[in-house]
Parts: sequence; C-alpha cells; structure tokens
Amino acid sequence: APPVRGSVELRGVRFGYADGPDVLRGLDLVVPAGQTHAVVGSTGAGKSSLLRLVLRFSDPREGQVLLDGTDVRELGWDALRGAIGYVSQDVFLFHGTVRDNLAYGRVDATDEQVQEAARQAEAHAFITALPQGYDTVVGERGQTLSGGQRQRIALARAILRDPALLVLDEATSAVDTETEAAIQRSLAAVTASRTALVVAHRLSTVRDADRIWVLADGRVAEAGSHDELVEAGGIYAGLWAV
Ligand code: M5T
Repeated sequence: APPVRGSVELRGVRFGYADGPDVLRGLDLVVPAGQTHAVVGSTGAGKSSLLRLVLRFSDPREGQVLLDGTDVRELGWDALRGAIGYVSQDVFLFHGTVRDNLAYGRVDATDEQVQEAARQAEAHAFITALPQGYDTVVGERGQTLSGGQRQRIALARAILRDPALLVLDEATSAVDTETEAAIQRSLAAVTASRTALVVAHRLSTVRDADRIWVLADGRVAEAGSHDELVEAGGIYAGLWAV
C-alpha cells in the first residue's frame, strides 16, 4: 500500500483579514499523516480562518503552512486541489441527480464506485429510500435533503475523490441521535485511511480524534486527547461542561 500522506503543519502563523487586526497570532500546529485532529474553540476563536489558510483561500501575514512538508504557496493549484478534500458546513448541491452530485469531481466514476462510496458514507440507505433513488433530482428546485443527509453526500464525494487530506468544517445544525450516529460512522469511514483536520462541533467527533487543538484568541490555548483535556479542567472542559 502507498504511504499515507496529507500531513499538515502550521509554523508561527500570523494572519488577519485585509487591513484588520491579527486573528491568528503565532499559531503552531502539526497533524501527522494518517491522524485525525479536531480544532475546537468558542465563536471567533479563528477556527475557520485556520482552515482557510490550509485550503489557501488566504495566505498568512507571517509564518508557513506546509502540506507533506511543502509550503502550500509552492504547490500548484492542481496539486493542492487534488490532495485536499474540503467538506464545508454549507454543502453545495447543484440541480441534478443524487448520482451526479456524488460523482462531482469524479465524472469517470462507475455506478458501483458511486454506490460503494455512498455505502461507506452511510448515505446509501436514505438515497435508495428517495422517490427515484440515485436518479432523484436534488439541489435548486429538486428534492430537499436534511443537513445531516447533505453532509453525508459531501463525505461520500470526498471518499470518491480519495484525497490525502480531508478538511472538514463540521455542521453546527442539531441532528437526532440516529443521524448523529450515522454521521459519526461516515466520518470514521472517511478518516480511516487518510489524514483529517476537522473543525468540530460534535462531542462524538472530538472524542474520536487523535488530538484536539483548542483555539482561543488566535492561539493554541490547550492541546491533547479528550481525556487529557477533561483532566486538565481548562477551556476544553468548560466548552463541553464535562
Ligand atoms: C475569527 C474575523 C471574525 C473574528 C475572527 C471569516 C472571517 C472572519 N473575520 C473577518 O474579519 N473576516 C472574515 O472573512 O476573524 O473568525 P473565524 O475564523 O471565523 O472564527 P471561528 O471559526 O472560530 O468562529 P465560528 O463562529 O465560526 O465558530 O473576529 O470577525
């Protein structure tokens, strides 16, 4: 099997928007290849800003963002897009069939590959229950899908594209216990054989993470496993009131 790739490193990253103040003030963070790390913190702590830098939607004022040891500014756009699968909070579904939405970015995928990805992402069951199954039209003026269903479609898309690194901005929307469990299994399937950096809003996601980074005021305030951070009784423990 090829070596797992997708390691991420931020070195002394300072960042702010336009001529505004610094939002990130000297951030150091490492996600080794193959691990799943969670980023948590209160609103405005800089979680989305961190993801923007990894995706190169923005560049830092100072410091470096590295993907597999190479500064993302030196990677071509094609290499960057090929290496990273991004699942945003606001999943983009276009007007077309569920199948076409799943195969977005992988138009060459066979029906078998599409269905296998949907199965892994815990999306196959709800898709087959739709009026026309995989041929159901969704998106603008199509069948409406719930937030949890959209997130699983996006995770299936990521499985099909097989990126080295998954960058996930977890949805904040409340879901029922069953959907929560389905999303958790879906996420476990996507992250099993790759590297993942997740801005986490679900306790189940952070509990499963190899390491949790707690941001406060644009800095890493705490880092460790769930148990370590609960034990420490700091910001993390307060966030979940555990
Ligand atoms: C961190 C400011 C924001 C906050 C800080 C996206 C964005 C953010 N900000 C801007 O000035 N312009 C922008 O386009 O940056 O914001 P964040 O990174 O979005 O924080 P978060 O992801 O931890 O917050 P949330 O609410 O998504 O959990 O001062 O005003």
